[in-house]
Amino acid sequence: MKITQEKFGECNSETVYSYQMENDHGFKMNCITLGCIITSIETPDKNGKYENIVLGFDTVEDYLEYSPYFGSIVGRVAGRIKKGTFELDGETYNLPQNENTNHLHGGPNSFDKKVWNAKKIENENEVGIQFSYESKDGENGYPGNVTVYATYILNNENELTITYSATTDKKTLINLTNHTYFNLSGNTKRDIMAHKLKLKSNEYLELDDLFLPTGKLLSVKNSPFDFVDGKKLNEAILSEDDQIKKVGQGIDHPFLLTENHNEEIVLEDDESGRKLIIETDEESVVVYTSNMLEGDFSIRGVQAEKYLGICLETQGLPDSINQPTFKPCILDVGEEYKTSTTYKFTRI
Ligand code: G6D
Repeated sequence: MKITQEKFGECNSETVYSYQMENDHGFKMNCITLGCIITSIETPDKNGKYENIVLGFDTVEDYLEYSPYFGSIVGRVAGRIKKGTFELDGETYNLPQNENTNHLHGGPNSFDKKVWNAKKIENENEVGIQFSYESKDGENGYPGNVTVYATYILNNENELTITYSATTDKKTLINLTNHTYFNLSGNTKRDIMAHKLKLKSNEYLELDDLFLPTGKLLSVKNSPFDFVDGKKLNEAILSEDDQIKKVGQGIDHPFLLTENHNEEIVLEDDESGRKLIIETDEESVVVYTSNMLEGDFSIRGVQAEKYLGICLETQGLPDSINQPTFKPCILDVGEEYKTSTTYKFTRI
């Protein structure tokens, strides 16, 4: 097991460090202190060829200018909050509306754009980094001084576990996730249309025209959102279903998980032979097939375009503070927010 640190770049005159973690089988991953971003993950294909399977850049400047949350932590609250407003104990809070009239992914210049502190972890069978960040009371309109930890641990079974924890000195909201875009083809040779997804989920959230949950749970049965038995993404993405068309001809929906820690999320790519199993203690996963990934930039030499990656963002339900039937993402004084997700990289 190895972990090395080197300078990656500068952000607002703060040094951004990168960490390369490698296990005894050649599995390698890189992450940086800007946004705890996972910049690369190298796994073998069916012929043992190691290639990168996540979308990312090689400079701070590119991440700041182009990145739609590539590889980053998202918070204080992942997802959208309607009109950027919520009430806690009779007090109304107004957050920046950074997407139309809604608040998205913690607001502008949020956790994904901050330079986090980092501490190396080195044990015989695992290496990792404990990232930490002090989110000040009032940051992007949220109450409470919140201390956040995101710990990345790589072991010798080719598993990456991300554990999030947080405490606050005033009741607040928190709902963290990692926004990595996976593409198992290797070095983005192909898009994700032929990737196969399997989900232990019977229901997903209906979204409105601003991508906010309406509060209605829809059954996946007889719909393009049924991944219970596993199917190729193009079968869903190319559907005429209203919810598919609404989010830019693809998936951008929260799915409620029926099980935890039991291979509840599985992504495969037959051509490369790569397989990713995700297990979490979270109640849901937002599946996003990068329907909005268009723009005048390239990603390590590949022109940005839709369907180049799939995000599997394990988290609490979006806008839960404003949806009476959802479990609210409230963190109170004296409580600890703690959640973890494990990514197992293997082969079909
Ligand atoms: C778009 O609607 C999607 C979000 O789900 C995603 O997180 C973001 O792009 C990067 O806003």
